[in-house]
Amino acid sequence: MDWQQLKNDMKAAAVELGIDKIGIAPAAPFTELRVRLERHRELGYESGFEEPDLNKRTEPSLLFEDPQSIIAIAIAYPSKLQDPPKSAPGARRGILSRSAWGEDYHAVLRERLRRLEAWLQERVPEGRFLSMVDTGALSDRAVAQRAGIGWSGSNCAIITPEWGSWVYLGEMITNLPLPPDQPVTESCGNCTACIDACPTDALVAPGQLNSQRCISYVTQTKGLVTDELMRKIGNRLYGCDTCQTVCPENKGKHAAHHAELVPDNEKVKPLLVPLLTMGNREFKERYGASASAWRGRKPIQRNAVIALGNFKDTASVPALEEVLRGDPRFELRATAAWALGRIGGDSAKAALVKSRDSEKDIAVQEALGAALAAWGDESGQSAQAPERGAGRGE
Ligand code: B12
Ligand code: SF4
Ligand code: SF4
Repeated sequence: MDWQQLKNDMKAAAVELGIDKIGIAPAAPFTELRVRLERHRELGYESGFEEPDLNKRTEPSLLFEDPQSIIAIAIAYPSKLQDPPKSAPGARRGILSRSAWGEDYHAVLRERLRRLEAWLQERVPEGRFLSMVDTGALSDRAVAQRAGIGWSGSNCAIITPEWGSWVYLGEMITNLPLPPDQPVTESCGNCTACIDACPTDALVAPGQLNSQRCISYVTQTKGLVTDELMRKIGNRLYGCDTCQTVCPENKGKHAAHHAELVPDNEKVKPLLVPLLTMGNREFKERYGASASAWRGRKPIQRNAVIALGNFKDTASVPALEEVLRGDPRFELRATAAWALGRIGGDSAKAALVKSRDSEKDIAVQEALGAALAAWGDESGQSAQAPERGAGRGE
């Protein structure tokens, strides 16, 4: 078999397979990555969403018998909305990160990888393949970097010369000895725009992220969020794009050629108030096909409450009061107390005082006390909450 020819043919077939870029990495162990992953863990920078077994993460031979190469793929996604609805007083809107705009990329990339497997199998019947996207053990970024898909940016993202960092990544380990590609030689140079723009200083060094402070991670948690991070979430309902939107390498990069990745404006920039009362069935109907749904509706609803607080729009007080009084989930009630404190004004204070008398949950009682303290004392004598710095997403 002429492996170079097969590789050339495969790359030529990429467009017809619905893949934007294909690169080949050797299947050797990722020894440098291993050292970084160990350090990452020691420093407490993991998110908890990573595969915990570092051997599996860095040794393809533990996942696949006799691996010869890894085929990395990238699929580009849109970075701009066409005529996005405006967020306005009384009709405030939240935003999903671009990686969750279209159909869930896990499904899209898995389908593309299946097509690629079939294409290869037809030509090499003895070929064996193990495909993965995001949830697999390997580091998708480390594979992509090694396979020449793009370089590893200071914002941690793989940046492709063609599509910027607006790409999803996936890969396939195989027994086919395809000749490897060379890594991309471009780099960030002297630029530090992403590190400077990160709202929480989560990028502690170029290419090093403290996930615990990353807003993308925080929006995907289910519990209570600290006051500092709630302010910085702004109106983000899922994920965070700031370190990518400021990147000069992403300027003008927008790929809308995959129909299933084109967003529905009302879903990705939705009105916040209706989200608060969305039941499970409605959530599944609206967001079930999006990558933002994997943690269920609670984080998105909690983030909607936070966003309404950050907008400081008194028109949202009745809806937040309803959450505070009637939502069975203490995380939602406690966050609503925070949001009402942040909005301030007579009606917000009245809602907080009313709930303080009936609320039984300790965490919510604490949140009510903290919110009312903003008026000067816990019984809430003065009517206006002090002004605090706003934090907005996009
Ligand atoms: C856990 C996880 C998260 C966590 C932690 C992210 C992180 N940076 O570690 C959280 C929830 C915060 C997250 C957020 C996001 N994620 Co995420 N996430 C993952 C996941 C599952 C594992 C990542 C991981 O192991 N991180 C640990 C770090 C240490 O390892 P690594 O980044 O994989 O490896 C790099 C470093 O080790 C570095 N490195 C190695 N050697 C050296 C040497 C030097 C000197 C330096 C400087 C660096 C360096 O280079 C490696 C390759 O880039 C991957 C999927 C996967 N299976 O890999 C997706 C993945 C990384 N996420 C992705 C995306 C899209 C995002 C978000 C943009 C989503 C959003 N809009 O909110 C943000 C971006 C946040 C950011 N700045 O990184 C994409 C990235 C696509 C791309 N173009 O890079 C991935 C690959 C999913 C996919 N299949 O497409 N994510
Ligand atoms: S995703 Fe947001 S919070 Fe996380 S590193 Fe990038 S800018 Fe910072
Ligand atoms: S903003 Fe600058 S430093 Fe950050 S990833 Fe982009 S080019 Fe690199």
